[in-house]
Amino acid sequence: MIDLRSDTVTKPTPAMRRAMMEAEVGDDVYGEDPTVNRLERRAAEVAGKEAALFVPTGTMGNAIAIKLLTEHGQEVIADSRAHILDWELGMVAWFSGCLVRAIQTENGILTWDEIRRVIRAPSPFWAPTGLIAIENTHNMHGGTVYQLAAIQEIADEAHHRGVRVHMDGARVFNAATATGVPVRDIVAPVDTVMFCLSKGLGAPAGSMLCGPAELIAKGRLYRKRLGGGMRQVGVLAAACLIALEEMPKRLGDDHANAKFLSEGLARIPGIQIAPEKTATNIVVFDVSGTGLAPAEISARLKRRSVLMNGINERQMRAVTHYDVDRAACSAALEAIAEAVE
Ligand code: TLP
Repeated sequence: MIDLRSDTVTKPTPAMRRAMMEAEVGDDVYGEDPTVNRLERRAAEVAGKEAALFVPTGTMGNAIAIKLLTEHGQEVIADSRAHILDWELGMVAWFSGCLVRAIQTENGILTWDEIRRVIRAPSPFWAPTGLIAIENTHNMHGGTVYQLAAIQEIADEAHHRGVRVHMDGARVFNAATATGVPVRDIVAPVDTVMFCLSKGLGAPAGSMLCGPAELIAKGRLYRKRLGGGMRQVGVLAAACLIALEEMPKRLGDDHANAKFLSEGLARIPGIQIAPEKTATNIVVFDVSGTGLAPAEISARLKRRSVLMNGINERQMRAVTHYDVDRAACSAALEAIAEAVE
């Protein structure tokens, strides 16, 4: 099977499996797991933040960040296809008691000019803005990337108004590879960042929430409340350390394969995509011109040993990662051409 459904499907590398077997562990709820402590210190260093918290999933990391940075009854500004809005089961409302003020964008990238129009100061009539959440890279818009100046402008203007900024940086290492800007510089303007080690970086599970020490200490309590107080979890942290130190180097290969896929897709009749916009490892393309629904194309591809999902009634998504090489991408393109013929 050539699995292009997501980079979440990556399996731990042999080096990760060895490190997991040999990991030194302790009870992390007592703060006694040396491998988790090492991971949290390294993640904070890499992100250039005071502290980091190991969380089992990106969803939990985002949920804790939003809880830390908002009060009940506030609004969170996000783009209209943000993961926190569309794919986290209404967690912003369920856990933090906030509304999402969604902004429709062309590419998932918010600008201060768009935010300026919807940001709200406290008033007796409406819910004030507590937080701006930016997603970098942007998943559903095809792995699009923020320019550093745009993040800086949003954060400066937000902070000036007492509004905080969280980055859903599930794939911020892909953003760093695409722009050549180190992760610590990309996230310097924002209050908190969540990044995933379990996607393109290959760890079997695990994400990090990074930010000011005081906030992260409180976040540890929210993690426990959410049922995320894990025990001898150094076995996972050992794999995550390899993901953090070794795996970012090879993300450029995934980006080149995604570009190859999008260029190939653009040549298939009925498929619409602008390959020049593929900047990282996610390819989102419109199949409505084929006359087939994404679910039907998925089923036909599965019979040809290719896994790929629709993300709505017009679009499908292919995500490259280290378990699919150039030959697999070539074979996938052939299968798609046959499936939509
Ligand atoms: N994304 C998954 C699905 O949930 C859609 C995927 O296959 O891409 N932020 C972003 C931008 C994400 O893409 C994801 C996962 C998360 C947060 C949540 O991470 P997990 O799955 O670890 O909770």
